Amino acid sequence: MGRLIGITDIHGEYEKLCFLLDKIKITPQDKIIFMGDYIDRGKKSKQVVDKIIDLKKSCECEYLIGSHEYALLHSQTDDYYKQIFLHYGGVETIESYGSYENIFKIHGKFFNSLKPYYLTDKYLFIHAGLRKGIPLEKQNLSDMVYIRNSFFDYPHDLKQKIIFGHTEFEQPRIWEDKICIDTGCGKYSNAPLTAFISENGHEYFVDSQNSVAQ
Ligand SMILES: [Mn+2]
Repeated sequence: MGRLIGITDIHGEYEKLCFLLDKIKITPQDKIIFMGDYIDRGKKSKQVVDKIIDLKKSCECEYLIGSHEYALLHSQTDDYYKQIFLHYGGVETIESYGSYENIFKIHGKFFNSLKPYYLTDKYLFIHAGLRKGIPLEKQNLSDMVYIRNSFFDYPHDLKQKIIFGHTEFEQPRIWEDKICIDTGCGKYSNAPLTAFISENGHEYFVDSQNSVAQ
């Protein structure tokens, strides 16, 4: 059986993504779950999206929506989200695509196809988390991409371990029932991009700097 690999919050850092993928050495048996925030802040959002779409040729891939893609999609019709998009790194994304319109011309279909979460017997992969007390199928998409402490400060009700991003920590943050793998890629120039890997019952991390077994 192949590995289950979670990667989140790439934020336009194309080189870190390529370096991380080289270290992981993808095989056709692997499955990668990309957990959102592909764009903004870093300089190469278009290249990041091209690369993760292209990876479908190498292994199975799932693509989830992050808060930045949520803001991008809503920015087309809602001025509030347009301001959010521009304020949180969208200017770099526009530069990467050549224009705001180009983002949708080139990758609109991809951004509109992103899923809210990916569920297996053992794991739930999701960008930010879940609102406590609400069944999975009734969760709000804005909670699933934006929630922070009110999710991760408390135990959740799901039997699966939740793998998430959105809130940066210096290293992968491990709770009994959840793991956050956003290590600040795109926000801080020296911050690594980190992958969560589940392989034959073992969980470990590989980052764009060094590899550490858990
Ligand atoms: Mn992010």
